[in-house]
Amino acid sequence: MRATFVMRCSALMLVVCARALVAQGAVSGQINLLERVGEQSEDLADAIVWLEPTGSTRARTTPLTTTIQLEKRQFSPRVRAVTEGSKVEFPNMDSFSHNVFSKAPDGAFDTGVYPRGRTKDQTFKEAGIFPIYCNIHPRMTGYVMVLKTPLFTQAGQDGRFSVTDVPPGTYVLHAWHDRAAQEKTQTITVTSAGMGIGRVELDARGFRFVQHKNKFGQEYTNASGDRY
Ligand SMILES: [Cu+2]
Repeated sequence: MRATFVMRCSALMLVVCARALVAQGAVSGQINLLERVGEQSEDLADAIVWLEPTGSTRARTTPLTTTIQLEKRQFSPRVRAVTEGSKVEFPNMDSFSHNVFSKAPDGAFDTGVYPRGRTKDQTFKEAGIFPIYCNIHPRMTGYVMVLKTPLFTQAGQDGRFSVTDVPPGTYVLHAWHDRAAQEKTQTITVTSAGMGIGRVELDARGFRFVQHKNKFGQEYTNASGDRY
């Protein structure tokens, strides 16, 4: 009887200890984009924040399957973060054709032209930032951010972000936005309670739109009669 009681208590203690060990908090903050005078940030939701484990801190990734819709001549969402080995599906929701491609050296691909209702996909094996375009519509630009860590998030429209379920440890926090010349990094030590890091400022003042080339490395032409 007494032995059983002791065993039960020990089991309970183990559960309590295990819970304490795996307690994980959130790392939260606010992305702020420095803009040229008179301009406002309308694309804060395109910011990505991720935590890169350092030292003995580890983070195991699992490949995901996710979606970027082709809708109203845009990538939606325009930016997606995934883990290495993940598959991104590109369903065509428009009434006309699209042709998604990337010329990124470590992950070039070309879906070919495909019509409404069809879906093509691409698996991203290597970590990196992959600009994606459409060979028919020159204004369609997007990004797939492929990460070696599962600890990432995308900001809300108000710039707020929260990376959840962060195991205690030391990380390099990265903040990225495609209009900012440089990503911002800072080393943080996270406790089981998580942490608030306040404002993270990225500088978009130097951004200028530059029209990319089509998949053949040439200027876009309107020879197809398709409306841009
Ligand atoms: Cu298109």
